[in-house]
Amino acid sequence: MSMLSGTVVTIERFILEQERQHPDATGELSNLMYDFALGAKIVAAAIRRAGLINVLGSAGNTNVQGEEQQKLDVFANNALTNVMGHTGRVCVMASEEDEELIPIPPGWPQGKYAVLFDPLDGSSNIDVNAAVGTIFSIYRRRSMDGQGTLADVLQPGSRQVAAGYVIYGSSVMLVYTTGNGVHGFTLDPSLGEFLLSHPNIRIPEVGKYYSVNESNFGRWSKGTQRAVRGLHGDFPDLIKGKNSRYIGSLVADFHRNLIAGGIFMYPADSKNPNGKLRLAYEANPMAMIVEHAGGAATNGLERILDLEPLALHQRTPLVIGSRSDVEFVARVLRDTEG
Ligand code: AHM
Ligand code: MG
Repeated sequence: MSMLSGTVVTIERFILEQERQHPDATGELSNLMYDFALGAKIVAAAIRRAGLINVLGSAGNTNVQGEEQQKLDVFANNALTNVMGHTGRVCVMASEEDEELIPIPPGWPQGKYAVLFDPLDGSSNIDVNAAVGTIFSIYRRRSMDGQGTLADVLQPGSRQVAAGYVIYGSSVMLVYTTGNGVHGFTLDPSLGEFLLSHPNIRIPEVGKYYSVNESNFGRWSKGTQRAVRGLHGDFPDLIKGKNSRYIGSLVADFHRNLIAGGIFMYPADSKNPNGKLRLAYEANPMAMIVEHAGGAATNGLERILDLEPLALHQRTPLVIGSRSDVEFVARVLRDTEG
């Protein structure tokens, strides 16, 4: 499977091959993956030019079509809403960037899936040229027909039929699962295609890294402080100390830990009693991916995928990554606080 031998597996071919092994699949879910891949390419093209916008947009910040230059997160949100809303495969959308549900444009057919996305996660990293990402989550609709409703998007993460993310890093990668392994594709810029580069990703059982914003240390509970001390190596009888890596971009921090092994935490603190990250747009899709790669995700006390969502933008503490490390943190939290 290499360019040199002339054999490449595009995302399209890979999905078709997977489908052939599941003859009852209708292909609709697969098509949704291509739709996200297209959205990712549009966003990636804009991100690559991000540093040039001030240079190129100097004439009153308008581009050649006379449109105003948008902030990248607004651009990414519009691009994804546009791609996903005109497929006939989706009945309703929800985005981290929008307070309310996003309906399908009038006159367009309603499909049987509900999709949620965080169009540009870690966007504070854009200005300093560090990695950012897009996260997506897909459910089968619950409402019978017509426009999708809140009930279609407010489902526990265990009911996701697919989840994935795109990382806009030193290369652009799309990683997804439909419940049958976790697979990674790298965008070949010369072909404009996502090529299979990481089939069947498995997260190491024990990680090398821990990723957490330690500037919040003084605002954490005693249990969280103790767990992080464990990750530092303060309790060598319980857990071996780890190396620290924190970008402040969930997709990038998660991706490193998925490939190299590690644990990411965004715990509750005295300012943010439910942590910072959103259950529907960030925690659930990453939790589905990590579990299908052999890892674990918890809010400290409960499995993320079992949480019952009550509101679109609900937040949750998140502890996610290599199974044995997540179990260590959950055990410390239970013993100290539970
Ligand atoms: P965003 O969706 O507004 O970009 O915020 C989410 C980001 C995550 O990517 C990242 O894990 C976290 O915020 C970092 O937060 P902090 O700066 O508090 O460490
Ligand atoms: Mg986000």
